[in-house]
Amino acid sequence: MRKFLCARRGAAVFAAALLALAAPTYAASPAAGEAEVVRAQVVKVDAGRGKVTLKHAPIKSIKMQAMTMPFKVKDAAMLENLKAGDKVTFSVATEDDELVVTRIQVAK
Ligand SMILES: [Cu+2]
Repeated sequence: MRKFLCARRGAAVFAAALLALAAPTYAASPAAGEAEVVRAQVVKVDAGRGKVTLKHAPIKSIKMQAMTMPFKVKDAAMLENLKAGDKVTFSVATEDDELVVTRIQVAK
């Protein structure tokens, strides 16, 4: 019985190790632009239009220098808790030839 428990525990540890190995693969599989986390400061929130103006750091994956510009967000609900002046991190992706913010979060 003891041996059996040990074997099961070993299998669980092995499975966890496999998951840990697999996780970075999942994170890397979207388009490169989607994975990059960029720092920015919120300049203006336009929830009605689903847009946010960000003063952003360089975005290496799309070779964009630091600047202030408006972005469309994937879902206007993403803007609910944001206000001008907030420091954030965000990620962008290209959808239908348009840059779209796929995630944005107040920086801690
Ligand atoms: Cu820009």
